[in-house]
Amino acid sequence: MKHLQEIAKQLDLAMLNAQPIHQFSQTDPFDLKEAYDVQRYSFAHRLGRGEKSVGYKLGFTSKAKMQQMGVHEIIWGRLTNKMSISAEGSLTASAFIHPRVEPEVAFQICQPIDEVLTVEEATAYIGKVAIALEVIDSRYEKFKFSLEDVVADNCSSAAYLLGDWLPAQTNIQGLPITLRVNGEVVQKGNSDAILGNPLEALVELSKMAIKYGEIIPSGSIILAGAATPAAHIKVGDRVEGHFGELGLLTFDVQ
Ligand code: OOG
Ligand code: MG
Repeated sequence: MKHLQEIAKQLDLAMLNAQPIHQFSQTDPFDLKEAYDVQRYSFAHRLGRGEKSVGYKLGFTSKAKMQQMGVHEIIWGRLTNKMSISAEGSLTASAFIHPRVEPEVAFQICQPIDEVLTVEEATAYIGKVAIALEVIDSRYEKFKFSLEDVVADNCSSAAYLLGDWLPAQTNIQGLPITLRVNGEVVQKGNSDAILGNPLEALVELSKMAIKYGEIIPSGSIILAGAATPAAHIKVGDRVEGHFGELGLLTFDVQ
């Protein structure tokens, strides 16, 4: 019997103190199911401090991200209200270990997901869509992890910035995406890099929900996963995500 609760506490403290820890896969390995147990236990610490669960994020839904991090399986993690960066807001670098930013799209779902959906069915579950930037921050040294490590670490969830919510029918397919840091292009891609069609992220989410016995509540925010590799950010940076005709998202790192 491994001490999954103890591992969850260590990950929570690493996040709170912005101090990296060793990968568990190298000393105290656990399997994928146990990794998701650790994720839930660790997330419970956040909820215990008054944070509110607001949704889910998918990870490794693009080849670009899989290749960058060497993990080749889709994963899911959890979001709280405290992770939200407000529009025109800024990110405090000292609260993170080695933050990176990546461009995504987001959905707000308008009915609970309690069955495996097809991409056609998924459309009816979308209440609104938005462009998004996710800040990830691995709690592991050197941002290195196995599949199980990263799942336990809530899939590196750290912060996110959402654009204005747009009507569900807004086209989010084939959107050209450019990520700039201090005006310089650091990543370029397209929203279709997310599973060939970002709506497929909801299909994957529905499969995860059924596999792990959860119902996704109506109103949940869903981050579809990054369309490009993530880019490093540091104090003083101005980050901009350009999403074609859907416009621009920006924040400062202080
Ligand atoms: C894991 C999280 C992956 C995405 O969008 O693919 C992710 C990581 O890269 O640290 O958020
Ligand atoms: Mg992401």
